[in-house]
Amino acid sequence: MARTRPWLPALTLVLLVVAAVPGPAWSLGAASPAAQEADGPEVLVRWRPEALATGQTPTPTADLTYVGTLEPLGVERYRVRSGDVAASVAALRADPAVEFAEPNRQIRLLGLPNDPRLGDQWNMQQIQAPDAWNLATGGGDVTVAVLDSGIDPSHPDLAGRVVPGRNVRETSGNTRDDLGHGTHVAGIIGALGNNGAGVVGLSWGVRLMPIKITDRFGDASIVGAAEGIRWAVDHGARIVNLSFGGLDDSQTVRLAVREARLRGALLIAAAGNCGEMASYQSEGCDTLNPPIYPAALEEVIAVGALDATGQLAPYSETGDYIRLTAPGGAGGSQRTNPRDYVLSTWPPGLPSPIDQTGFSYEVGTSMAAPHVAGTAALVWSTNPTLSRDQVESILFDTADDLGVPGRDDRYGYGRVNTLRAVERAASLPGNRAADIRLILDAPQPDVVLAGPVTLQGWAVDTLADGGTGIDAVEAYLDQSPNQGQPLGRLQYGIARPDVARLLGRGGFANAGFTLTVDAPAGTHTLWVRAHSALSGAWSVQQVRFAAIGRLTPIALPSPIATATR
Ligand SMILES: [Ca+2]
Ligand SMILES: [Ca+2]
Repeated sequence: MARTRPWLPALTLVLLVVAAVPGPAWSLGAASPAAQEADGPEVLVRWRPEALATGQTPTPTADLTYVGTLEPLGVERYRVRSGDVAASVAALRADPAVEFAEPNRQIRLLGLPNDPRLGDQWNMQQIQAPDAWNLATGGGDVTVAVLDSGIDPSHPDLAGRVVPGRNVRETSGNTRDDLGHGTHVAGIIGALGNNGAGVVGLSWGVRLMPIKITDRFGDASIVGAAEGIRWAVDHGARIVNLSFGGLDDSQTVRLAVREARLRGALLIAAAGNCGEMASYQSEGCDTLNPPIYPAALEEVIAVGALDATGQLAPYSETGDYIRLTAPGGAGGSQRTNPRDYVLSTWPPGLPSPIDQTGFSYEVGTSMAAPHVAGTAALVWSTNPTLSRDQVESILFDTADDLGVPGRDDRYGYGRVNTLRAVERAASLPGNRAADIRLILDAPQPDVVLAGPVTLQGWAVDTLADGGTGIDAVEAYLDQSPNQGQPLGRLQYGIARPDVARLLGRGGFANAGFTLTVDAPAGTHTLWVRAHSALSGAWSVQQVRFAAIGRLTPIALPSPIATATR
């Protein structure tokens, strides 16, 4: 099980996992804590003022439990005990006392991914990644190179996104992971979320490029690291994760790092595990807390490790080169608590330190660095126009400051915060994320209307600053926006103080829109979509209603007029 060598020979680099100390058998085969369940689906109901005025309290079905009221709007929230939201909404809409009823979509949007092991991933909670996934989950336009032991492309959480890589020792394309370390790191960066299986990584669409630098003992050479960095950038990697290190400040690696940096790549490295007396020798260091390279290079973001309580892990190194911290686990010889380790993917064909197929708990600054690399990938995918320096600034500026105020030698700029980083990327021009709220107040679903139909509602992009962030609203009758022509000009930018109050943000007061639609007799579907200026994203809503036609004279050809022609 020795994935790190007992002593570090000169001119070698090792993978920065804390050495596995043989301890009591793992007891993690038992059922893991269930993923946090949302409180259940909800419906939103507004009663007709007439129904409330009669003094009779409307009684929804026994399936519903009252949760609360959105005061400014008089909209009540009910939990659906059976979970069958569609049936509840249908029953409510059939009730004449109900003005409208709809699923509480916001609750659904904020739901957690359905991956069964997410409940064990304290690390993702610590950096607010689940909240960030409501805004963005990462596209395939960013490639992260993982200089490591290879990546297993057959793992169900990684399959389809491992791109061809390089084995720098064999000068071949064989990047099979015979140690597991690289597959673990890759899973933190990009394990597929919401696929009903396994774990969740930070950026679900990211391309993972394996650069195998190790031999079968986990050792790597300086020349291999330098070659690997160069190969990765040559083949399109914008982010390079370096979860290894050594004591030598190699000029060759410096040159490779500098060149990669000049070409716009973001390099992220493990800060080193020699921060405590208990382990520095077994970690291959000859002194306590020596600078570890390449992390200590100025052009590289060095990442230290946090335990599950947010404290610096005892082994994590300190010094002026530390830039950020991220979850790495406390470790220790008593391997009994999964919260002391980071759970991620493992080659299904390799035995893992605990008896489970395809997953492993590991600990070290090796595990911390990919949290930053994965967050960087999510940031870049959210806003592809950002420069490398902008991505780096976002990571530093949005980190949660820990320890003494400001940058310090223990925590750097602080703990990476995925939510805040993605929010920042989304607020800058060129972003792709949006949080568009598009609400139709009228017509209400399934109403029957006479005469012209008034369309009314509001739309905001809550990620935009200083306005609604919406620059176009379009309506389509009986045709989806992808197929049809929009109806006449909507009037939008109408003051909606109720919306501003609802969101608690005064800048969004001008979110209203309205349009009068001539609908012939019959049932119709009205589509409305709103466009976010910042993100370029559209949000679409539709509503069904029935019209009994305009009660105006029908313009038939006049026989008299025809005769006088
Ligand atoms: Ca998964
Ligand atoms: Ca600080």
